[in-house]
Amino acid sequence: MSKILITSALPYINGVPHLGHMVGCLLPSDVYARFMRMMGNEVLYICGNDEHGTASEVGALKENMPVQEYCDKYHARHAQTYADFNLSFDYFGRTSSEQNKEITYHIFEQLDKNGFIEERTMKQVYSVDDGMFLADRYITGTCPHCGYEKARGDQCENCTKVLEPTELINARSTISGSTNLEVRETKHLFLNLPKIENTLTEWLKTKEAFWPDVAYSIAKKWLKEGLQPRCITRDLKWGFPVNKPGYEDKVFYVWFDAPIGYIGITKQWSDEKPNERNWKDWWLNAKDIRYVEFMGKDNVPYHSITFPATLLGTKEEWTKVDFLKGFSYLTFEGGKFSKSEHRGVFAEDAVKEFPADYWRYWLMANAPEASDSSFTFESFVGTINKDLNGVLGNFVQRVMKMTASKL
Ligand code: B3M
Ligand code: ZN
Repeated sequence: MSKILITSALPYINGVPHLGHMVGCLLPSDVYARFMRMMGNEVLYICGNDEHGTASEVGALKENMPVQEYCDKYHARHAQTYADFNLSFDYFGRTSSEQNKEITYHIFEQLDKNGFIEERTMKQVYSVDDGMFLADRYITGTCPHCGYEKARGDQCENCTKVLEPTELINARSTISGSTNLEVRETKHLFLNLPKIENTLTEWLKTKEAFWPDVAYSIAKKWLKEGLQPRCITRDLKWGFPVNKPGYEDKVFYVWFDAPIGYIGITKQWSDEKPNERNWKDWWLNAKDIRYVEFMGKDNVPYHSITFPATLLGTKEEWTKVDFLKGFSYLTFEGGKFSKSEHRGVFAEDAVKEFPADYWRYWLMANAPEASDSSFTFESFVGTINKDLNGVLGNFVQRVMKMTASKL
């Protein structure tokens, strides 16, 4: 019997999940967890909501409610949907928990103590009327390339060009609409990835024989291109305030505390029954654990480079991923699923129409492993009628009939 730790990428709290989210990490991790339990292993299967970052602030702003209330509302909706889909998490937690804050602070302090955190001064847009530095996505203006009037500070949705907020024409604050903006200097903290690169490369080499090609080749590509220091702080209100003097008005970047959330959520689970469970048995100096992660392929760089580098930089023995499974994308009737445009089939509606097992079967039978796959209603109806109702239904019916006739 082995001890197997399984995590599914933590879905962003804003909006509700669609079938693409289900197939990209949630459902395959559930199938794997169920199988590993059936084989007699000791499994700990962890997931939860990723609650920090600009997306939550913007979502709350749109619904005109405090961010905390917004997150509480959507956390309950996510949890209900996954329960309806019969996902067998041992715990579904939240990255905003006190436990995650405590571990994030600890990991940051270790990185700082070991010399892997550096200060840099950068230029950023300050909104005088809002009294705050604006994250790129909070700045709207006209795209200098195509003239689209609602381009965001990080990217133009219309022509897809990546932008610097200072390039926007008629830039204004998305929060208040104010054009009273100034470029000011501000200090941020960076994780010095180049300093950890050698240790990371050595660690990654030990995974070559074990990781699927998709994941390993993405990690290798990043290393080949050379690692840059990464900014891990942001000028937002929502998030964990940075625990370093002089940075109290900033918060950690969502991608800093989100993967640490796997550990924080395990501690949430453990704190509920402290005498029976110990999160450290799974995460710290835990030599007997096999750790398997599931995610969409866009998340692979964070899980194969930045998160392992973060853990290695602490110089403590944190459990790191042994097998990293990355999925391609599911398309919807030939186009993209889109949360913001509400295009596609949303998980909470899906289970109202048909039993969860119909969806689970179609999604796993068509999981986008080597390449993208496409959801169409025609394929869904065809597969369910043929495989489940036809082949499986027939098999069960014959067995029952024969058994009854021999009684
Ligand atoms: N929330 C991105 C996503 O849902 C991000 C994953 C975090 S995993 C630690 O695709
Ligand atoms: Zn444009």
